[in-house]
Amino acid sequence: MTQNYSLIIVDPQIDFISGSLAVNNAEEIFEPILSISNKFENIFVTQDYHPKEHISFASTHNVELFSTIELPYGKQVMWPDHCVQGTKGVEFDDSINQIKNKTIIKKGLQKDLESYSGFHLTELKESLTKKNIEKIFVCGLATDFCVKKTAMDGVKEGFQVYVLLDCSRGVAEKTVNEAIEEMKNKGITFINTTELDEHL
Ligand code: VGL
Ligand code: ZN
Repeated sequence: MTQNYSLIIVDPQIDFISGSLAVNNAEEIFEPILSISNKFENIFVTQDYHPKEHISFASTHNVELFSTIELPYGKQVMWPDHCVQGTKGVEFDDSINQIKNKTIIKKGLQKDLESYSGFHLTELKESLTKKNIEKIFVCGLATDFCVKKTAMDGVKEGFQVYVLLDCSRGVAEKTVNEAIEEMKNKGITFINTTELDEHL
């Protein structure tokens, strides 16, 4: 029988691990991710894939790092340059490169738009639907930004959504706690890898 569930690994990229936008303890997620990856026939890996001078970069606007500015589409945190196409930082962690049955979903390619979600302007929804996937297990970097947005959009698109906590890390404790609260309110379930089998 083909599986109606899929693993979505969000932005497991050098810049979020040891690069310009390194998330605390990010490297700890790879062992649990690899330990469950063999349970999934279908794995999607999102890749933040920005052009130079992207709208989310503080350097583009000459403003302070991590400040917030108002843009036509709403508030935007001003990030360090990260995940720029053609740089080392855009690449995946080596452990992710070992995963064979993965589909890569590039996002954030448009210069004037932020794309935290793996569903934003990508083929992810269609690819999942084509494979009759109903349930998604989301994990990766960062819990409070791209994992959150991807999980929340997953709910909007009609999927049953789980977040794997031990396979995710966030930028800051406060925003992680707020993100978890927001996700819970949308019906997202939080589990660790040890509980995965019960939910497949
Ligand atoms: C992300 C900030 C900017 C993420 C991406 O992957 O969570 N965060 N771009
Ligand atoms: Zn980004």
